[in-house]
Amino acid sequence: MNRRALIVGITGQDGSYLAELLLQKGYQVHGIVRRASTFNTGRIDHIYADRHEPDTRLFLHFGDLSDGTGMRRIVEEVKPNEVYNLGAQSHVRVSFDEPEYTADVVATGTLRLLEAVRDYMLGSKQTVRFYQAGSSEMFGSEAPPQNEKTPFHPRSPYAASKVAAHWFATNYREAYGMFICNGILFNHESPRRGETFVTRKITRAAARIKLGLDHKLHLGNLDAKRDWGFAGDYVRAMWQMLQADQPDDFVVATGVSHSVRQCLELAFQEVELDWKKYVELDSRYLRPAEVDHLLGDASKAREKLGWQPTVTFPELVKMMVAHDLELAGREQTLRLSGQLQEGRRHAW
Ligand code: NAP
Ligand code: G4F
Repeated sequence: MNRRALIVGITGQDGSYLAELLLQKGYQVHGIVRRASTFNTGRIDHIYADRHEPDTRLFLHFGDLSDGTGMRRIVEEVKPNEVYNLGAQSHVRVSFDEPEYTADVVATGTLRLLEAVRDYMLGSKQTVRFYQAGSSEMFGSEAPPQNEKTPFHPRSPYAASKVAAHWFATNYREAYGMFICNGILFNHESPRRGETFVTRKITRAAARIKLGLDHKLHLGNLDAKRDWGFAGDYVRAMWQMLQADQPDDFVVATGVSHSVRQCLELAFQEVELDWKKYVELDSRYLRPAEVDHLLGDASKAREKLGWQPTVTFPELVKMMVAHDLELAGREQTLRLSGQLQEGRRHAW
């Protein structure tokens, strides 16, 4: 079959699951990695083989959405059949601290990538299918349940930038007839979720407190409600969108929402502790404008793509706590043997 996919954001949570899925399906997978002073490929190390080894189908390229020339060069070199734009400064709270950077990467970065793909298509006469990682944050303060017809009302620089990227993508589909799908994905989590997003922050803290590695968990708004699903299910939806006959936009969600407080209850139940004894409010984690309730209606994805989630929220929390208990256990062993010094990490 010999299909080539380019994943921008391959080192992130979704990028790693998507790369696994596409490799299983026989694709040659190319991923864009940002240059950093430390290793940042931890989520894909298990699937990466040195490019000099025979049968390698995963290739990494240095690039950045803020560098249009570099993106263009990579697209020309890879000659992808499918491009997945998952690259983003994806933290909502941080987007209030770094609004310009967030807009540059999330909004203008998408435009740069679209231009690179458009020019490659013009020059090569090849078709490229493009997935744009949109977000339920774009609905912001609109009342739940939200679906493809719900208007956008973004509440953060991140969300406003995602709305801009959504409309850039839609415009390129309408203006140039490109095969572009906007996925409007509700929150999705996993053991690979970044440690500063609330679910992972909670499951990691529950595990560490249980093993005596931490004593307190500082959080912001416990009343916010999200429709949380499993990332492995959501990358399947991304792929399915690009296999459809026509490009279209899809909401991807479980249709069930829980509050941050309920997440705490489930996670601490797993380790048989009472969360109320450990959780304290820290106003640094409150946002200048909050999104109170996201709850998705994914009927269209179910009907047109045959997509459905396979993991419930309690199952997801259980999976994440089990993973974090294993990590905490390893850290505890290293500390007890004197191979690891006590240190603290700042977590937004
Ligand atoms: P993530 O874990 O934060 O991963 C983001 C990826 O983008 C990482 O590979 C990151 O690289 C890369 N990146 C950051 N800045 C970049 C830049 N300037 N140029 C190129 N790449 C850059 O996010 P995720 O949870 O996997 O989400 C994937 C995408 O879906 C994001 O666009 C996110 O906004 C969107 N989304 C996520 C959710 C969700 O609940 N997870 C829901 C809706 C939409 P480093 O590893 O070097 O940081
Ligand atoms: O886990 P969160 O940071 O996720 P948020 O803001 O919903 O954004 C995530 O999902 C979006 C899809 O809807 C993505 F587009 C985006 O890239 C990202 O993946 O926060 C969830 C809720 C918020 O209401 C927040 O105020 O949890 C609340 N919260 C309470 N205390 C906290 C904390 N969030 C974080 N990160 N840290 C806290 O201490």
